[in-house]
Amino acid sequence: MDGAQVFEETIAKDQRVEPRDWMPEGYRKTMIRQIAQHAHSEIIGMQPEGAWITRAPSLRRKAILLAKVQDEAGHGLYLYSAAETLGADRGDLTRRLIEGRQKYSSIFNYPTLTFADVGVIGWLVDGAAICNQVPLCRSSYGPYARAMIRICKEESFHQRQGYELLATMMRGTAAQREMVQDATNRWWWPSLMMFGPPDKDSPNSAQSMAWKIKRHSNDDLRQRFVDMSVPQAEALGVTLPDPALRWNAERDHYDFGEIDWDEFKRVIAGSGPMNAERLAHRRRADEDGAWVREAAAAHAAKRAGAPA
Ligand code: FAQ
Repeated sequence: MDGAQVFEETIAKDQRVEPRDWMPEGYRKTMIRQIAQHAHSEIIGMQPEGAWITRAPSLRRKAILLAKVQDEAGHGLYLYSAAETLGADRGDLTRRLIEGRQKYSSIFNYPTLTFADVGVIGWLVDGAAICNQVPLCRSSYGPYARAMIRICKEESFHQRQGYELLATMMRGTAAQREMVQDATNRWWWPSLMMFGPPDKDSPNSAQSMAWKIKRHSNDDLRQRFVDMSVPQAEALGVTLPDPALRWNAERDHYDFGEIDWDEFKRVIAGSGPMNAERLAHRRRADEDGAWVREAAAAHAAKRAGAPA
């Protein structure tokens, strides 16, 4: 059997493609694109919550938030390593991000206005991430699928801390309850956009499903997230900002309103409320860290006996 046949058989048998296996160039490119976008999202995703570390309302909340943001850095590094197994270069991926040539999730281009946003990010954004990523634990590329297992475990923990934070605020003052409702109003629709464009407008889905990189369509996962979130919102005592949201007994799912796809397109094209700031911050961090990378490379060269 040649490489192409082995690859087809691996996919057909639901086995994993590993770094040294032959794979079609299109598969390699798609995996690098998705893993890099995912890694970039984790790294840029540190910023909205990171902005609240110095302003967390108690030492306990500060310690929790620090640990969460640190976990996100870990996920990003994990994922860059997975991309490297496909021959990608991490420095090159970072450059592409900074120059706006590679995407990261639309969700991180919205501001975090109050501390309730930290809770809502845990509840809804991590909730959506888990919904999308649990099936990726069975994705066909081995290093990505295995990375997802650990990442999903940590994100489940993040989701619960967000929910717990919100439940605490909902037991607080009227002003705190208003903050939670306001944050929910602002993050609900962008969270639904995290699953990507509708299936009919998703250029990558058909091939990614055939290669078993993606296991469910964008719309199926979005529906799963809505169904999961409605009872959670009820338990919290917040209202999801969608008058069209109602149970449909025939479909056995919640119906929901129309997503503003023009807003989604604007945000992924770079014109969301925080795109410029997020990239500027990332660029600054890269520049500030240049001397560390140079020193580490010089040290490694010295230890290897080569001229520095
Ligand atoms: N934002 O043909 P499709 C997290 C792009 S969770 C920006 O449907 P595909 C954890 C798409 O890439 C967030 N771009 O694409 C956390 C494609 O771009 P192209 C990260 C989007 O790949 C929580 C084009 O539109 N999670 O970080 C978005 O088949 C809390 C056409 O779309 C992942 O990345 C979007 N929302 O499906 C961290 C999960 N949606 O072709 C901190 C892995 C689509 O121009 C705090 N990724 N695009 O390069 C996936 O599952 C898939 O890539 C999808 C998109 C479902 C996101």
